[in-house]
Amino acid sequence: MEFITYEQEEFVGIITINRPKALNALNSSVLDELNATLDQVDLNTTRCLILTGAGEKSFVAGADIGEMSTLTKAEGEAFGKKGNDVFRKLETFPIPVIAAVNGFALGGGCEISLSCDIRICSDNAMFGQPEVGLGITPGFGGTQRLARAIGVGMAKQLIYTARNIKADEALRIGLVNAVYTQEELMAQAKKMAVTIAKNAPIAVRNCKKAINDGLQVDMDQAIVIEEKLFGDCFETEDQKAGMGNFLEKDKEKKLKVVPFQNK
Ligand code: DAK
Repeated sequence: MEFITYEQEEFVGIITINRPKALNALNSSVLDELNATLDQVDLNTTRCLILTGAGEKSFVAGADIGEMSTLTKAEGEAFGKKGNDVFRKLETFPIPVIAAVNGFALGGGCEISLSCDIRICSDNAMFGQPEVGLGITPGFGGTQRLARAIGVGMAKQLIYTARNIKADEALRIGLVNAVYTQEELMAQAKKMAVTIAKNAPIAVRNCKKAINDGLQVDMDQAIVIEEKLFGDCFETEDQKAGMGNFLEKDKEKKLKVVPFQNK
């Protein structure tokens, strides 16, 4: 891989987009490598992912403007599909993904963070959807996911004005859950990932699926989705051990590593 690095620290996988010369902008190769990296994550041994950018200045400064500048309509559509497929793979990935946003998250950079389950950022982070200033619309899901994340009015304001916002404003409008110093960011991301990884993996995956799938349908159907995923946790080793530990008053007992079970 030229533009993506992957490290595994116990149950946590760390994906770093590594193209610092272009502030980690997403070209076709980055998207292909990210896709391949996700395909290679071992779901038997990985319980949470962290996505970040290389260097101290940028998470992802957007889709690659140089590559996009000469695209035909058909090529533009194909590029959009390539990005959307990877972003959707991240969004629906069976385990949680934390975006550790360490600088610019503009255009496709903001959009890729929106495909993650949780966003935290460093105090030098900057978010925005500058596309209308470039003569295009957000093309990697920004018009859809930003409105779902921060509400329609605020999303429309950010997208129509193409205004970039700093970390403190991103926190205020709920785009990120927390802001840390640059030095602290990765340690805090790992701490959160380890906390998630200590919980029952099938239950965590089912929570992600219940929240994601439930948000696409009305409440009556959403509750049915939750019921099925709740029922699915029973008879698993973690459910037996988790409840057994409580009843035996043994809080020190760890949940077992349960391999990914295809449903
Ligand atoms: N693409 C390509 N290269 C980029 C880049 C980008 N998005 N952002 C930065 N770079 C490159 C710069 O060209 C420069 O390269 P060299 O000149 O050194 O070779 C290098 O990174 C360092 O950048 P700067 O010299 O500009 O650094 P500064 O600190 O002065 O400024 C900046 C940092 C982030 C404010 C500035 O670089 C900037 O404004 N970058 C562009 C940010 C942006 O507009 N991002 C949104 C891109 S549009 C779609 C699919 C996808 C999309 C839309 C439609 N479909 C197909 C439907 C998504 C669109 C976008 O993401």
